Order: sequence, then C-alpha cells, then structure tokens
Amino acid sequence: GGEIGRRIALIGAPVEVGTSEPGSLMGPAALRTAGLARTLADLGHAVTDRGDVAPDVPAGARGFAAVTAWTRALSRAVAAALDAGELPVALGGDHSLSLGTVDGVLRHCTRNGQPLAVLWLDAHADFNTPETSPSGNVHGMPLAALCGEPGFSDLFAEPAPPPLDPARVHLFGLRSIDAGERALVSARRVGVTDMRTIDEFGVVAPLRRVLERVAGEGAHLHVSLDVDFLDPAIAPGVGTTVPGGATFREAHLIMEMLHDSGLVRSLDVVELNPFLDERGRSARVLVELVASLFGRRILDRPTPPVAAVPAE
Ligand code: 4U7
Ligand code: MN
Ligand code: MN
Ligand code: MN
Repeated sequence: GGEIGRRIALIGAPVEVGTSEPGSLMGPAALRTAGLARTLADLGHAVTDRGDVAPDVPAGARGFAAVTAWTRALSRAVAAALDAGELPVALGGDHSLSLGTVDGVLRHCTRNGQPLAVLWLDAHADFNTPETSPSGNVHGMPLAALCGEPGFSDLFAEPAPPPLDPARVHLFGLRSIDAGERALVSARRVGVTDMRTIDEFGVVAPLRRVLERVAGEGAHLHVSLDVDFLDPAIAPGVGTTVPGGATFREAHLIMEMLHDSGLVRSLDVVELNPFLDERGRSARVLVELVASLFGRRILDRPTPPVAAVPAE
C-alpha cells in the first residue's frame, strides 16, 4: 500500500525461430491465460497489453533471417515504451527475443546517457556465437551478439547503438555452459553467480552485490528471466530443462529483492513452452514470480536492510 503504481506495457513476442523445439510460440498466450495482466493491475499498476508484435518475417524464413525481423520489431516496441515512460515486459517466446528487447533498451539508455546493466536469470550463458554454438540455435547466442561479438552482421538496425558492456551483464543461476562460450564469458569478464555459488552462499549475498553495483552506477536494470533458471520440478514447461535449478523460494526471494531495490526498468519472461507444460503449472509460477517482482508482499513492511531477524 502507499506505493506509486507503474505504467507497465505487456509486449507479446511469440518467437520460436531461435530454437529447434517448437511450442514457445504459445508462451505469450499462456501467460495471458494465467492472468498476468489482471494480477499486475490488482497490485495497483496501470497495465496495457500491447498484444503481440507481428514483424514481417520473410515466408518460410528460419534462423537469422527470421530473427532479424523479430529483433528490429521488438527493439522498436521496447524503446517506444521506455521513451513513453512505461516499463516494458516482453512475453516470450524463445530467448532470441532478447536481441530485440535489449537492443531497444540500449537505444533508450544511449539517448539518455544512462549505463545499462542486465541480470540474466538462466541455466545457460547464452553467450555462443555462430562459431562456437554446438546447436546453431539463436536462443543460445543473444548475449554474445548484444555484447558485440563478431559473426552477427546486419542483425541490429543501423545506426546500431554501442554494444552492451559485458562487465555489466550478470549471469545468475548458471549450470550449463559450452566450452566456447565459457572461454568468451571469462575473457569478456561477464559477471557470474553460478549454482555452485548459490549452493554455498544462497541467493541473497550475491544478488545484493549485483544490485548495489547497479545502484551505485545509476544504471538502468534490465532483467531477463528464462524459465529454465527454475528447477524443472517447479517449471517443466521449457524446452531446455537442466536439473538443479532455483527453487520456488529462491526465485521468489530474488523477485522480492528486485522489487525492493526499485531498480528494474524492463523485463523479459522467456522460453515458456506451454506444449511441454503440465496443466499450466509453469505459466502460473511465472505469474507468481512477476507479481512478486512488481510488489506483491505478505506484510506491508519493507525487507530489513541487513540479513538479520527483524526486532519485534
Ligand atoms: B536458452 C546451448 F548447447 N548452449 O547453445 C546452445 F546447450 O535461451 C543451449 O538459455 C542454449 O534456453 C539454451 O544450444 C538457450 C546448448
Ligand atoms: Mn528511462
Ligand atoms: Mn536463455
Ligand atoms: Mn536457458
């Protein structure tokens, strides 16, 4: 209570050209069916559902030809929402859609002279290039392209913004990485909190460190939430499950911390594959998590600033 609601723009991105597993095309519809707009409105936000972005994808195009059309259309939609003072939430769709959303955020931030920080909640690093990718699937490559690695010519509209600074990208929940992208992630000094770190220290200390840095730099924080960040036991509706993911409680706490930070300015919810889901479970979990990110809480009282039991 007492909080100012945000203006949230839901942007459907029914993309599956970046993956070899069909079904994520239905992701936006499932998130709508699970009540995302209503849930956010009930929290006091002004929610506009902009419907699905519908780029002119050349007939029968797959891979980069199709991804390029999506990238440009999503970039425009996201930049327009930010320029209008809205908080864009992209509903995916496979993770190649973040090429467009993050490019749109980069353009907005570049115009405003604001640094951009990206929190990538994902089992994977998504830092392959066409050279290193074992699968050729573009959803495993968006961060490499956004960070300016070679091999992605003509993907972004000209004039392209300066690339994303890899040192301001933080991979959180990492537990599956290919040899080529591992080398790149290290060489480019991408921030990483892998599952080993989470097992040892929990999610709170590593995330606080990330958020303190973002706050200190006055950066725009973009969050990209891949369903496979979550353990498959709570979110089976995804094409690339990896065991040992975040529990519901860990993910929920992350969302509450993100809300309390007040730093999140744009969000992707990606890789939901309703064809692989069980009776809408994963879609419902995602709506719960997004609700927590946008301010749902148990008591109307802020989280204590230090990890201590609050006094009575
Ligand atoms: B996702 C993979 F090889 N790394 O590049 C690849 F393991 O957006 C998986 O995180 C990528 O779901 C997963 O194909 C992409 C593979
Ligand atoms: Mn702004
Ligand atoms: Mn991903
Ligand atoms: Mn993933």
